Parts: sequence; C-alpha cells; structure tokens
Amino acid sequence: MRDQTGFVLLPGRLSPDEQADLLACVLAGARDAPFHVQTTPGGKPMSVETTGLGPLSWVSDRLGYRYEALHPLTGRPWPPMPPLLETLWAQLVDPAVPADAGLVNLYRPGARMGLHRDEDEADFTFPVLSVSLGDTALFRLGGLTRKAPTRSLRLASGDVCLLAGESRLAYHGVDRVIPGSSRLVPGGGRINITLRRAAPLPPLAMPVLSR
Ligand code: MD3
Ligand code: FE
Repeated sequence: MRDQTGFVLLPGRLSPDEQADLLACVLAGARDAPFHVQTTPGGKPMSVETTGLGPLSWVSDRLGYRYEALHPLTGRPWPPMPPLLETLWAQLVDPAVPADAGLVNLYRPGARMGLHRDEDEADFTFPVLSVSLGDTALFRLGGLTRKAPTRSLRLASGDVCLLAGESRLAYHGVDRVIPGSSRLVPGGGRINITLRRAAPLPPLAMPVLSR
C-alpha cells in the first residue's frame, strides 16, 4: 500500500526463510566489517551500532556525515551486497541501476534513532528501501518539516518499506524497539538495512554528430 506521500509499506514481504537467509548474510558480513558505534559531528555516540554492505556505506564522525568505500575501523571495503537485497532492489526500485550503499543498523535493547532526514545522497529521485529483521520497531514518520504532523507505525521482522516521491525527504525516526517481540536476532534486538543510491549517476554518453 502506497500513501499520498509515496511511502510504501510491504508487511511480511520477506518469508521466514528469506529473513533467516538475509540475517545469515548480514552476520557473515559483520564478522569482517564489525558493527560499531558511530559518533555524531557534535561528538555524541549514537545508540545504534552500524556496519555496511556493498560499494559504499554511511559514516558519521567529528568531520560530518558522508558515504565511504572503506570501514572506518578496519580500513577494508564493505562486504558484498547480499543477492537477496540486490534482487529486492531490482524488483521494487530499478532493475537497471543497482543500489550502491547498504547501511545496517543494529538496535540492542534501549537503542533508538532521533527524528532526522536522509539527505547525504547525491540524487533524491532514487527511493530508499528498508528491510526490518528481528524485534518490532515503533517507527515515526513525519513530513517535510520538523514541525509537520507525524504518525507512528510498527515495523516487524520481514517488513519492507519504500520511501519514494515526497516521502523520500520526510523526517523519520525510531522511537523504540519492543524487546522479545521476535526470536530472529541472536542475543535479541532489531536489524534494519537501508539500500540507497548514494553516488551520482555517471553522465549519459551522447553520440557525437560531427564525426
Ligand atoms: C523515511 N533507519 O538508517 S528505516 C536510517 O529503522 C534510518 O533503522 C531507520 O532512518 C531504521 O537513516 C528507519 C525506514 C526509513 C528509511 C529511510 C527513510 C524511513 C525513511 C527516508 C525517508 C523517509
Ligand atoms: Fe533515516
């Protein structure tokens, strides 16, 4: 179901088997590219732990927010994008232009994410695709300004949401995660993976007429 703002929620889009397969890929990636706590440019530690998948991932430190090709602690490239996520992006977003960034957020008990906008990508015409695994989140979706009214939604394991159109630049956050609401993630908690197109598209080649 897509609303008037371009927000699409696909409850249970991933089967239990697909959720388990994807979780295994994420945890395998995290053995090489460990989850770590990032700090905001203001120096505050975030309550979520993050890692990445694919060519680029989002990093935050005293210098600011940006996309990087290397894990900030190991200096190695991010692990490959799991095939299941490549397929999901091709089916729901664009079969011709792959996602180049996979940001993985781990919510252990008590972690949350304050209201913010995703605006560090080069091209906002590409949607953001989000996949939830593990415990259910109470997710908050607002509008284009911080003051716009917000609604609260639940994101459960296997749910996929697509932030297209106007909703792409909407304020959003995670108020809390309900402990013990799923048994998927070892040790408990929630994992969210967002797929994005972070880098600009290369310019289209134009045939030269005068040759
Ligand atoms: C609405 N992650 O990583 S995913 C983030 O559950 C982030 O970890 C949250 O916000 C999480 O930046 C929410 C759903 C989501 C992702 C991107 C959006 C909702 C969005 C972009 C625009 C509007
Ligand atoms: Fe976000």
